[in-house]
Amino acid sequence: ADAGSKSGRGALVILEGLDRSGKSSQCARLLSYLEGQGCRAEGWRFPDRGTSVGQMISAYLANESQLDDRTIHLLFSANRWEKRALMESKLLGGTTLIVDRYSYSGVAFSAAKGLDIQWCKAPDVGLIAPDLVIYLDVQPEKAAERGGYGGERYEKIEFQKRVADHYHSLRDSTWKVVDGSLPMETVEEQLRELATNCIQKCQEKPLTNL
Ligand code: DGP
Ligand code: NA
Ligand code: NA
Repeated sequence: ADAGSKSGRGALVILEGLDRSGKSSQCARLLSYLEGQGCRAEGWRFPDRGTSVGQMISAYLANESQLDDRTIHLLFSANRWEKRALMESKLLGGTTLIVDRYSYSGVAFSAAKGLDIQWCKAPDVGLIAPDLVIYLDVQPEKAAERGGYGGERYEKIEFQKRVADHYHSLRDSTWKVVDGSLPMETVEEQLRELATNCIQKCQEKPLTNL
């Protein structure tokens, strides 16, 4: 238990986007900004490759193992579920979480393989709902140009195009789309403003579930 709840709960802020959209660097920049402002915050990412489920996911992404499409989908979901209790206690204790990928990646990447969207959403029902989802919007062609892909399973332009289409259909009221092709500093500035507003607004709001 954490006595920090008097000053309100932390915010669950998710960054989503294609591979090479700049998410990971922007997460890091946003986190150090918030910490500099005296905000209690942590940077998380999914998949969390540090757990035993995460190691299975990592081997699959590196093409070191083959898994059925639904099996890997459920492992990605399980990897979020195994962090749910910690996520809840951090948020209720007043820590804001800046998270690189969440359930939207789960749905967009699996649906891009042709799996049914409702089926893809089902295992994540009951995970904590984000307060803000920032989508870093970058054209698949532009993302591919950025230093090239690292060679993991999904890092192919035709696949990323289908992922982008599915991300597009997932947008809801918690989403803010930021043009990820703008200069890094401009993107960074927009993220600071979005996150700061969100952190202030959700302090007194109860957590909800997906
Ligand atoms: P990253 O560590 O952010 O580079 O993610 C690794 C790859 O896994 C990337 O291509 C996106 C993909 N990915 C992330 N989360 C999920 C998920 O829940 N389901 C599926 N199928 N793919 C995911
Ligand atoms: Na990647
Ligand atoms: Na990344």
